[in-house]
Amino acid sequence: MRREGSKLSIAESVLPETRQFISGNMAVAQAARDANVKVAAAYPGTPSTEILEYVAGFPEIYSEWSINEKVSLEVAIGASMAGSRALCAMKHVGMNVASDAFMTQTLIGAVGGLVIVVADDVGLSSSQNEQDSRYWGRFAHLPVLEPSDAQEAYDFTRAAFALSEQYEVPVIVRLTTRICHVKGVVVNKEAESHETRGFVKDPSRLVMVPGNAKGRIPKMMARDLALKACSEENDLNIIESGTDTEVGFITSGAAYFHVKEAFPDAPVLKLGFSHPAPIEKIRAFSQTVEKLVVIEEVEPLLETELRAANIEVYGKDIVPKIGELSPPVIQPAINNLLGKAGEYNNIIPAQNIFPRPPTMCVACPHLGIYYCLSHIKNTIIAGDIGCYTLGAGHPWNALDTCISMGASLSVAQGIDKGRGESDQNKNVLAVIGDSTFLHMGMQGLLDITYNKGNVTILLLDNRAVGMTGGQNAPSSGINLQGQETSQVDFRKLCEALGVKPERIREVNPYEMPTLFKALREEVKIKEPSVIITNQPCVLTERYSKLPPLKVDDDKCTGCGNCLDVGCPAITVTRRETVIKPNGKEKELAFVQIDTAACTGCDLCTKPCAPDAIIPARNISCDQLTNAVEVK
Ligand SMILES: Cc1ncc(C[n+]2csc(CCOP(=O)(O)OP(=O)(O)O)c2C)c(N)n1
Repeated sequence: MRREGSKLSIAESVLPETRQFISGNMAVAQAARDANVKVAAAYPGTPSTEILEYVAGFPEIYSEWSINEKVSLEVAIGASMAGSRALCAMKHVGMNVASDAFMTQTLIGAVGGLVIVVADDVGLSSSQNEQDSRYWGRFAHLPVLEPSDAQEAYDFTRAAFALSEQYEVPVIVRLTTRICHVKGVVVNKEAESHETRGFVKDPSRLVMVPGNAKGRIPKMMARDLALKACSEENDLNIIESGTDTEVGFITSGAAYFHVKEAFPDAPVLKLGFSHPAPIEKIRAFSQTVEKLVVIEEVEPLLETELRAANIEVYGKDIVPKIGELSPPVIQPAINNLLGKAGEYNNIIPAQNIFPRPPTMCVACPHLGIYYCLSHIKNTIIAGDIGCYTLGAGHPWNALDTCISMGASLSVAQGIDKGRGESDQNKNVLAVIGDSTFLHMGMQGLLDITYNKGNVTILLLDNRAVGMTGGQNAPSSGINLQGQETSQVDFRKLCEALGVKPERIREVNPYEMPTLFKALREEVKIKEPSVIITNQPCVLTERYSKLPPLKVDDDKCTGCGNCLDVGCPAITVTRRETVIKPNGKEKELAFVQIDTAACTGCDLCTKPCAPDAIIPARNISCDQLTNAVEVK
């Protein structure tokens, strides 16, 4: 399946050279090291995950996988209050989770430099929505810096710490997928020293009760004015003159390079310090071009601000609001504006890439679970975010809802309480992964037990954050540095959250009949129940492979039942339509197993009626047990 990210070894992340070919994420990590950051915290999420994985390679920085983004921001805030430099990284939706702390921290500001790196998944390559994190700067009165490549990711992160301390303000560094993952040459600057000032008691600033918070608002307003003046003069906002002034561009982030590629001769005002925007600089720039176009990825933020400042601009009226604004997107739009013909003149012809829809991994323990869920009747299934969201797709089509991390339980509770006549006899089930449960799902379970809900929870504990590349979490009992630490006991946790001990079961998801029976029994019982599945993610060291299987062509009847498991190691070799004795047509699908990919998990043998799936090598049948946890 398509993973949100990848796990990086610590050794891989430490590169001592000062001139390197690295990604934006790695550049941010190195900038944190060179800025003498003391604490870095994050919760994984594409496209920002690798930042902390790289930071973990620098033992001089305390780094942690926090259980969610709010916690990671609060850890960073605490470190800043202690007078140290702190970094917090997250994907765009993480800011929604962190926003409660974030929106008040702006009143406190920063003591030690506090930098929040937010990575927007422009084009939704791996996210539940597309959001523009630049809004948070406007909402919380904070500066936003927007690098355009890996070198700038390094430089701007360094600049962000300086800015943060100069104006005592948390600073947002907004990245996008393209900046995070694309590599470029990065030259490091000399590392700076930073003295931790120590925690200074100052309740009027650090204790945000109404009386104190009111006093901080005028300070924030004064800070706004100072930041605005700083942006007007800042050398992160640069004008690049051009020979063709028919159209000029204001742009930021990855879109800057797209503009340069599509219109190399046009004047460009590149905003690195994009909020507060340097309105007067932009006004002066607008006088130098015939038409002014704002090329900004996702929302028309700057465009709206410029219109309010009475500066005539084009923007989302001519370019799309969704996805990346690449040269093939912007060039025809601008040509159209200028009344010129011409499609995108691409120098490198577009490659036809074979479509690869996301799917679960070979032998993933979720496969058997979804096989069961796709066969369970009369049940509304609230889904959540993780590898198991793929259960919404082919061949399982098992999920009825999916919104945000942790929502499955509370949504299920709402479905239970809000059900109408037609749903009275339906069962309500929530499916959630271990990391997602710890991130934001636990509260939903407490809500269900406290408010006497009738929901069955299927907690898929694979001891890893599978979706983002198999990172550790409190469920793995191993921390970001790879050290052993406390491992959460889900049974005890669910009990503590109010589930009766007899309503908590632990099941091996490779034992499909047992799982199916447990599901059928628990959904019928009219009180909260939890089924915990307990086999590890196949991408982790905990998973042990078994000898592969193959299809015995002489026995395969083409029933296609094995395909319903959804394992990508099974592929159809031939389809045939036959007429059944009752005269109806039946589609047959003859299959093969990719033995190089197969890990012998045995799931596909369960629905195979003719026992046509057999060991690929000459091994005895008792070696064909289920995959087991080795550690
Ligand atoms: C608020 C938010 N933070 C982070 C993510 C990125 N993300 C998607 S699913 C997921 C966790 C998946 O782990 P788990 O629940 O254990 O399920 P698994 O993928 O292992 O099956 C994460 C971190 C996100 N989508 N939303």
